[in-house]
Parts: sequence; C-alpha cells; structure tokens
Amino acid sequence: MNHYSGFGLFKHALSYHENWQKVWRNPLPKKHYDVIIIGGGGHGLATAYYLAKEHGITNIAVVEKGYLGGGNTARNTTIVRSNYLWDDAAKLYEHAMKLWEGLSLELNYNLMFSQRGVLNLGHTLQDMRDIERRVNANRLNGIDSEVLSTKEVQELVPILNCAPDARYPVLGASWQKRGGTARHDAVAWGFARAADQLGVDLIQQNEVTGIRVVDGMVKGVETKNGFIGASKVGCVAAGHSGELARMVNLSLPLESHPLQAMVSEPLKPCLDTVVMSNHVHGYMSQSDKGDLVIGAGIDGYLGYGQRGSFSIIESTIAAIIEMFPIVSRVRLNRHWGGIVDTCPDACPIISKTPIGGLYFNCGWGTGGFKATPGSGHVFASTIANDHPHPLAKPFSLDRFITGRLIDEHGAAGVAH
Ligand code: FAD
Ligand code: PYC
Repeated sequence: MNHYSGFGLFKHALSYHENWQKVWRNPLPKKHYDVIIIGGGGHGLATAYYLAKEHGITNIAVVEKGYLGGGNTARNTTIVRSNYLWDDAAKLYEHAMKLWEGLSLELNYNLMFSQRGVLNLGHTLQDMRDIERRVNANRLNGIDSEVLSTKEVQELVPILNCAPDARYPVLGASWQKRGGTARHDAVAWGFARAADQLGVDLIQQNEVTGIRVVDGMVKGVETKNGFIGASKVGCVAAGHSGELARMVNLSLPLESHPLQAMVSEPLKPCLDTVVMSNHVHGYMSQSDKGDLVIGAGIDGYLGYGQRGSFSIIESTIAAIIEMFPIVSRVRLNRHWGGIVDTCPDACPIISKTPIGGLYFNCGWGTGGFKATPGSGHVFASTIANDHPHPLAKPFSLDRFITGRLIDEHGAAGVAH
C-alpha cells in the first residue's frame, strides 16, 4: 500500500504512526568513525553526503546536539543567489548555484527550489554605483546579473513604492534572475536521507562537549553520551563554531550575533520575486504557502540566545511598510532569531587547522544557506584529501595571517 496516499495517512494516524516508514535510521554510535561531522545543519549533512558519494568514505557520523536542520537551516529566509563581488567568492557561490540547479533531481527530493529572481535595491547614487560595479564583476565571472531601472523594478514588483517622493526612493536594482528560494527544511531532509542511504550514521540529541586531541592529532569527540573515536573531525556548527574552537584552544576570528526574521499570515499571491534592501536592512519574499517572509539586519550585540531585540523588528517593519504600503495592515504570525557567525571580511572559513585531522567550516554569517550544497561539496573534498579544494583554498584560515581578505561586505544581502 502506498504510504503517502490519503488512505495511508489516515491509517497511520489511527495507528499513532507506529508503522510509519522512517526516512532515516536512528543508530547508536559506533566506537570509531573515519569522519565525524559536528553539526547536523544543511552544511554538515551536505558534507557527509558528498564525502560518502564522491569520496567513497561511508564510515561517517553526523553528531547533532538537537535535531537535524534545527539550527540556522530551519531559521533562515531561504534566499539563494550567487552575485558576489570578488572572483573567489563569486566562484564559490556560483558553484553552489549550479549544484542547486540539479539538486532536487540528484537527491530525489523536492527542495522546492524556485528561481524566481532576486532584486537588490539601490536607494542612493552610491548604492547604484556599487550595484553597477558588482553587476559588471558578476558578468565578467559568467554570472547572470543585470542593472534594472526604476521603471523595470516597478514592472517586476507592482506593490513596491517606487514614487520619487518615497521615504526610500528606488533608483534601480541589481537583478539575478537565476536567484530565488528553496525550502530550507527540505534541504536538510533531502541531504539527510541521501546520506543515510549511503551508510552515514545521523546521531541526534547528542551534544559534543569536547574534542579529544593527542600529540597534535584529533582522536574523536566527547559527547553528552560518551566518547566517540574518529580519525578526522569536521566542525560545521555555524553560530557555535567559536565554542567548538575553544575546546581545542583555537581562537577563530568570529563573532556570534542574533539575526531575526518573521512571517505574516498567509496572503493571496502578491510578490513573485525576492526584494532585498541592504540600505534599510530589510527584505521580503512570499512563500508558496502565502506568508510574507521578512528578514531584518543583525542585532549588534553578541549572544547565543536564539531570539533578538524588538527595536530591530520595529525598524525593519517600519522600513518594509514604507517600501510596501500595501502590507501595513497585515498581521505577523511569528518571529524568531538564529545565531550567525560573522567573519571580519564577511566571508566563510573552510579550512584545515593546526591540529591534524581537524577541519572547520564556519563564518557564513548572514548568508550561508545559499551556499549549502557548494559548501558541503568543497568541504568534503578538503576533508577527504586533507588538502583544500581549489574553490575553498582562498577561504583558509591563513588569510587572517597573510592579510589576503576577501571583502564581501557590499554583497552580503544583510550587512554584518
Ligand atoms: P546550522 O543549520 O545552524 O547547523 C549547525 C548545527 O550545529 C546546528 O543544528 C546546531 O544545533 C549544531 N551544533 C552546534 N553546536 C553543537 C555541538 N556542540 N554539538 C553538536 N551539534 C552542535 N542565508 C542565506 O543564504 N539566505 C538567507 O535568506 C538567509 N537568511 C537568514 C535568516 C536568518 C534569520 C538567519 C538566522 C540566517 C540566515 N541565513 C541566510 C544564514 C544561514 O541560515 C546560515 O548561514 C546557514 O544556514 C548555516 O548553515 P549550517 O548548516 O552551517 O548551520
Ligand atoms: O545573503 O542573500 C543573503 C541573505 C538574505 C537574507 C539573509 N541573507
């Protein structure tokens, strides 16, 4: 009988879902793994999947303190784009974009990847100069990118206030047509199911409390439920990366900030693209369910509480209403925060460390969801070969010693 038919759903409800087909196993940890990935978010799960699929390493555990995809993967606003300024970053994010374009098929899982386009608005002459520079750089890197006039923006987004006397006049925008959104939970679930099918153990509700190192080599992880041995350990813990680094006396150039978002009650379709304004620290899209998905800028203080302050919500909503007066009477349903790990150059760290067999993938700040498949792909290669993947090399830790920083503050959709 088809488990997913209406009748199947009814039958499972009556049997309290006891015979429900499990999407992945729930194994007890083995004593030793070739690779342990700390962090069961999208990036960690993608890393495990590509390690198994492309490098033939299947004796892997993903160790997650909560539930799979319950961190920033579940909390982000799902925007995907690759229009970064500098060559190194543009190549990394475009690598991810190309993977996104075939990912539902590859994982045999509907990620609801929707290339509905992403607009980054310009409200001042300087915004427009920056936009033109970035669009030119994108095109030189073979990334689809256009500068749109006010009229073109208005045609794309009729509900946007483009009047010349608007509080935030729209002078134009950058437009990446291949950008868009993907269903965040599905991304975690799709990678989790595919990794599980390749033999990866997904171990939830098991916080890593220490990383064991002997003679400069990693030996495994201490967890709430005991020690698990490993020849290699990859840390992919987003806002908690600094905590993991401190376990081995490493100091990473990271700050952890709250970043907030919110959704409205569901509405009829009124916005079929993504509109971002770095200038006002606010952006909006409409989910397939109809909710308006609205995001804010980071809260300036540091913290690990997965919530933020009301002043940020207030200023974001004020700006959103200036830009979209039509939504002024819409009710908000929920708001939440995630903890993002920000780097001084607004670029990630994908790197070996001075400790043998220990690797970090972190620092994606406000913008790592879009990179999920690319990040996992290049990190898996870095771990498997104990050598940086060519696309990951510029993002090694040594850039903070050599000074070869990659300043992507201008392309970060949400300043950090
Ligand atoms: P996570 O999903 O956070 O995974 C890390 C996992 O590590 C967590 O599940 C956590 O529980 C686990 N962990 C931590 N410590 C331990 C431990 N000691 N032991 C075991 N497990 C541990 N990016 C975009 O590109 N587009 C967007 O639109 C976007 N919007 C955002 C909106 C908000 C409100 C937020 C908060 C972020 C947004 N981002 C966006 C950023 C994006 O969400 C992150 O960069 C990305 O999801 C990071 O993925 P991850 O898998 O590394 O992290
Ligand atoms: O990086 O595009 C982005 C982004 C959108 C919302 C948060 N980050």
